[in-house]
Amino acid sequence: MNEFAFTEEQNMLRSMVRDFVDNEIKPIAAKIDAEEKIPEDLIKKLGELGLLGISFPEEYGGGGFGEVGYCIMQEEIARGCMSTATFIGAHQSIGANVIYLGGNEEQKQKYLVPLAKGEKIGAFCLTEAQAGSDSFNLKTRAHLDGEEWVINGEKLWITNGGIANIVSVFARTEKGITAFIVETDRPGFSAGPPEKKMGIKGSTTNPITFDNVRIPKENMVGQEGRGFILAMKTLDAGRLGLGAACLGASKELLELSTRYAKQRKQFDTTIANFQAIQFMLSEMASLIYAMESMVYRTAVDYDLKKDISHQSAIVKLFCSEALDKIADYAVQIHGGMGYSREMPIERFYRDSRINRIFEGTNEIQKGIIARHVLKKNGKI
Ligand code: MYA
Repeated sequence: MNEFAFTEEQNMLRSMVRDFVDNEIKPIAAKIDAEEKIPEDLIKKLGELGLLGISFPEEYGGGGFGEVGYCIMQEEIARGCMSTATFIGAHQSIGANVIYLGGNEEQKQKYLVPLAKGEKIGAFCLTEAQAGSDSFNLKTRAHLDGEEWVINGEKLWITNGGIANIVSVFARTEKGITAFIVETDRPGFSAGPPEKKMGIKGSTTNPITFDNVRIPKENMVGQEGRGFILAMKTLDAGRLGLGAACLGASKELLELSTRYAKQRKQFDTTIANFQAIQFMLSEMASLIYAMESMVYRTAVDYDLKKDISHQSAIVKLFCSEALDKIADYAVQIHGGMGYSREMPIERFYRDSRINRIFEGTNEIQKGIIARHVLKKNGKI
């Protein structure tokens, strides 16, 4: 068996993103959290660096790095700011990805290219009041009126909803759930006030209303009635990318905790000499090793065009729970300083919690995994 190794280009991507995060994101991450906003200037720079379309082929304005490159980038971004990682995830791995996975050539040139170049911001509109975990139960409707689709309904918890220019929308038509591309400057589209959240405060989350929003007939994505499957396929990539962000945040927390443990003195010695602290660091490292192994194993399979539905559910489940545990240990190792806003640890602790909820709750992931295991008679 060959050794798993990143290519030179992938390593260069990582070091480019790391430098950018160190210089441009870490210094303002606390401000992003406090002001509950990612500066437009930062979004512009992310676009100029090609990070808002890193996974897509170059012919569609992307970086050509595929899912492995996307995971490398999200790992590094999440080390600095999970709000920014969330913004990128909603824009790229689910919002724009609907068009990449399901769109025709014309739609890709018209909508995916500006999204991938960061000239436009994307979002993914699936969730509704009665359709959270039960996404099949969505009520937003679309009907054809001459040469236009007319969309009516309400979406909830839409990440980037208030700042997106192009959204991928799932609505019910005569033939079932169907996907559409909607430009947000269409009359009848409106975003409500941002939700007040515990963490990832810099990432905006809004309700969206579609009040007789008219879009051209050609903005339907894929086949009518096949939109639910497209939403699920898109979430396969989204959940994997979420795992990568959890991995990056976990690595950052282990490094910060190790540094602190080697410097903080109690009982005339550094706390790194205490087995209680060492055990926490060991557990954190072991979880990170498992996360890294599963994220890149699955990302490689995704780039090989394999079906990774249940594997991405495993990645999402494991990595989000691992990060929560790691963030908790990081607070514990830092003691009072872990609880203080002087350090980024408490922000990671708050930001981490959402990962067990969005992109499908961990209970939904367990359902997906169990269904696969039962179907395959216990094989993974
Ligand atoms: S976005 C919203 C997230 N919402 C969810 O994830 C919803 C959760 N629910 C579900 O996933 C589904 O409803 C479940 C299925 C799983 C419950 N590939 O019979 P079914 C086909 C291909 O299973 P149900 C968000 O939060 C299936 O074969 N096809 O349906 C973003 C069948 O087809 P057919 C698939 O039991 C927030 C049909 O679909 C797949 O009702 C921001 C029906 O399936 C598949 N995978 O429900 C994110 N699955 O009829 C930013 C199913 O032909 C994140 N099918 O047999 C950024 C992260 C990083 C930052 C982190 C820092 C904090």
